[in-house]
Amino acid sequence: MDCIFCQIIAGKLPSEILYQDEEVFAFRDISPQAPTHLVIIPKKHIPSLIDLTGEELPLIGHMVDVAYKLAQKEGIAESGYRLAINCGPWGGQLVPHLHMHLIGGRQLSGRLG
Ligand code: DGP
Repeated sequence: MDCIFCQIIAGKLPSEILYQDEEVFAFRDISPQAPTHLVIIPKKHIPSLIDLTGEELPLIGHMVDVAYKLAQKEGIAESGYRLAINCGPWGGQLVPHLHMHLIGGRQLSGRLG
């Protein structure tokens, strides 16, 4: 339970909860890189994309679907947005709980790294 995101799911750390169902939880990023910056995570503690099993793969599709619905709610579905999953140290992953960033609300740079 020393995982920050598990503590957010459990309500032990505060967050602006934007969505949750049995599998997925979404909240606003504490350090936004754009006007809309949300974090979509599985409720199950999976450390990183590389730890995802074949059986768990459909979870990613579900997270993309939740991201699309949240993009609509945030009013950025039409203008466009970026979904990013950082994986491992060189992928820029700081929090070791699988998560998808939903970023938008301004023109994003074409640079990814
Ligand atoms: P990454 O570099 O991909 O591991 O991104 C982790 C993101 O998580 C980063 O954009 C900041 C966000 N974050 C870290 N701690 C907290 C927190 O306690 N609350 C919220 N809302 N976001 C957090």
